[in-house]
Amino acid sequence: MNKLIVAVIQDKDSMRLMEALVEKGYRSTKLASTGGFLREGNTTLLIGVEDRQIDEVVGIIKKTCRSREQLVTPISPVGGPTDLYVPYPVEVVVGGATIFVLDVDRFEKV
Ligand code: 2BA
Repeated sequence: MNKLIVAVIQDKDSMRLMEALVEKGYRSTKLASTGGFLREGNTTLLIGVEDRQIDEVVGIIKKTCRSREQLVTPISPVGGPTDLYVPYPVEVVVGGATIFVLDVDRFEKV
């Protein structure tokens, strides 16, 4: 086990992705996380793999996780003339998945 894949995905995709990973024999750990921009819940999966398995796992993530448009309503500016401020929703495209692949120095199960 010499790589750790850290994948930030949307909650809606997490069950399907974990099922797809188990089906192919991969182990994962699900963490409840919060996006810094939307301040909403998302899911972070930790997946320990070997080098040669990275492409397959990234492929499974790509197949399982969809990107979606989400409306964000900005809060009114602090100290501004709030009676003149008309907040309108802005659309952002969230995920697929944000994937980091890290080297693992040491892996042990005790
Ligand atoms: P959030 O930070 O809540 O961001 C949700 C979506 O909002 C982003 O989708 C992007 O479309 C938009 N967004 C984020 N920051 C923005 C900004 N400064 N200006 C304009 N739009 C912005 P994704 O890029 O697909 O990211 C989905 C989630 O993945 C993020 O949720 C965050 O939890 C994680 N993530 C993305 N990039 C990351 C990074 N470089 N490091 C750590 N986590 C990251």
